[in-house]
Amino acid sequence: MITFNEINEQPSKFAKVSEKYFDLSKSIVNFLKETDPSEINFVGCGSSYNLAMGLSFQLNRLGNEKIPSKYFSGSEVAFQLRKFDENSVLVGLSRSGETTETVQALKRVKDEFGVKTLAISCEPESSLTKVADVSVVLDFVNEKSVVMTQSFTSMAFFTSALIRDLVEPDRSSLERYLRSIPNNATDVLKNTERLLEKIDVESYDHFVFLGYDEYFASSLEGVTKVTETSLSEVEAFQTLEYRHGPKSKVSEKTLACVLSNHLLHSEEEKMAHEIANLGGTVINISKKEMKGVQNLVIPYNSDDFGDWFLKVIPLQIFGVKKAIKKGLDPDNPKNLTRVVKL
Ligand code: F1P
Repeated sequence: MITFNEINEQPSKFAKVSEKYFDLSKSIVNFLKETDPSEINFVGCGSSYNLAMGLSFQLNRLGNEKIPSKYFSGSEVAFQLRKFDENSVLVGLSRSGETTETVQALKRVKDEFGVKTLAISCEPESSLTKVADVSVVLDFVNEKSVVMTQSFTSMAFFTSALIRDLVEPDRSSLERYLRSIPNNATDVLKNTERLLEKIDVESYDHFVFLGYDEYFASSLEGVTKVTETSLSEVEAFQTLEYRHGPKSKVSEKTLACVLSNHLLHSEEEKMAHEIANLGGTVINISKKEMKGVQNLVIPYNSDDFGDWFLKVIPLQIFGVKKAIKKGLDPDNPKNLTRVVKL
């Protein structure tokens, strides 16, 4: 089971990101310090679009909007829906570095707006790295699966660390972040295993992932994973948006995961109880537990949403478990190819 193994390898891949971070990031940090961009924007497709969203929220949050950041899908940029400030930087995110829309996006902003471009990929010598002014390649992440798991989280971890490097003068918080995430990931896998002993995730047919900001990006990535692997009914919303209509579908077959944050914890807890009262099963995926529902603790000890991609790991596992139960092969997802070339 390639996909399942790659999910379980995430802590060791994160350890490699930590170990190699300062060497890998040198060129990009120097480039960004020299260019002092008006904005740092992110672009990607599929899982890499969800990655772009999460990273953009992180940069706006940690940078206190000092360096404004937006996120785009490859198609929005490649097919001329968007304009760019010539002093901005666009970061292309792509495991393969060959997704046509993402490569086209970087080419277009360079040619049409004179925008500087960066690439973060897992493939050395890929087209995206050839277009970008500066690239980082996590060449120790060589995922064989079609479905992105460790590539998504490893690029998320590396770039979330890079954001801290750029906006936080005090290097100790970056070093603390680099040290804690690999251990946190080990605990997340363990806590997920423990939860699976209590909840039969395979018995649900309707999955709902709820969260805000970076955790909404994590929820969307959960939708991508559970869709690609298990072809199940799955949807994502901002947590409290769920009561404005979508909750009509809650039944005993519903498994809702609330990727809660410390700012709205009590409100998100009320939403969780509303879903439980309608017959759904609820899991709170967070550092802080909720009463009356199942909890999957993410032992990350900061309130800066820096654990956002760790919250995707349980959702990756739920998708694979559900796929196997349905007799599907997560390593060969229906209708999908590893890279989308137009
Ligand atoms: C982007 C992507 C994947 C998806 C599938 C097709 O790939 O959309 O997110 O799971 O593999 O390609 P990439 O640009 O990150 O290589």
